[in-house]
Amino acid sequence: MKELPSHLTDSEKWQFDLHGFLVLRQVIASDRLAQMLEVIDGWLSADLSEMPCPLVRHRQEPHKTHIDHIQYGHRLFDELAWDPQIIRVVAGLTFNTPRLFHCNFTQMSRSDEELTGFHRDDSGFKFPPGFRNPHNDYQAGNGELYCSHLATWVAMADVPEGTGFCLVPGSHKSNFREPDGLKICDNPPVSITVPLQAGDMIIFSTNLLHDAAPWTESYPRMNIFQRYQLSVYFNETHKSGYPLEPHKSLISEELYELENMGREEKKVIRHMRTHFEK
Ligand SMILES: O=C(O)CCC(=O)C(=O)O
Ligand SMILES: [Fe+2]
Repeated sequence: MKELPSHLTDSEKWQFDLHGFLVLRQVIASDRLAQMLEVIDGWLSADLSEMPCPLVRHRQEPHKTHIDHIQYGHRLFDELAWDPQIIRVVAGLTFNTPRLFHCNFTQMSRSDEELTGFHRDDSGFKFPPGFRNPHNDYQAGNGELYCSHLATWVAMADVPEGTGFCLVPGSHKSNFREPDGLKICDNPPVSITVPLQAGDMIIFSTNLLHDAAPWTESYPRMNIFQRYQLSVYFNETHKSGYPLEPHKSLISEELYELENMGREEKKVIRHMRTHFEK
């Protein structure tokens, strides 16, 4: 692996180390967002039998509709996965060696369900209390950061204060189990929600305690999740994971490589560097 300087600023490093997340404003400009929403709208209203393969529309919880693998359905979402603004931060947290292993769209409607608890993302295997999940690691050293399991939460509709995505700042490096009964929206001081405008995004260590806050608006909450990991050692979802080989012709070469494991420098890193260094 080549030693390359990360493209994170000192202030971003300080903030991510302290809080475990960063907010990037206006990653998606309004005309691009409008095009994305038009495509998503088509998929939300399509008959299930009309969904383009390999996209899957499903409900995991009563108030949430998901559309999985959107990057195989339209180039707009393919390119979003390797958008230079996103890759700059993802690469800065993964020694310039990222892999995309998950991508979906989520729509959430207004809910006043009882508040649940926070979670950390994992691959289905819970490490016993007192053990750190090595697949979901965070470290800082020599002025650089390392986070092996990351997610983006890209807002496609405005998220007002007090709703949206709830997280416990700093919990990505907490060495203690949270107290029993800690509920979502214990705001403040333990947790916060992050107001966003459509086109903004949160990028966070999935080792942060987090969950969806109840959605309080009359319009639906809409966001895209992209999950990245270190592209060596870890292969989240193994053979059933990305890239989806039978559908590889539907995605760009850049994305196909980004979804694969590998330690060589990927095209998306060079693309990001060219974007920022021109
Ligand atoms: O929908 C959200 O805001 C959170 C979902 C989440 O944390 C997850 O799917 O792991
Ligand atoms: Fe999660």
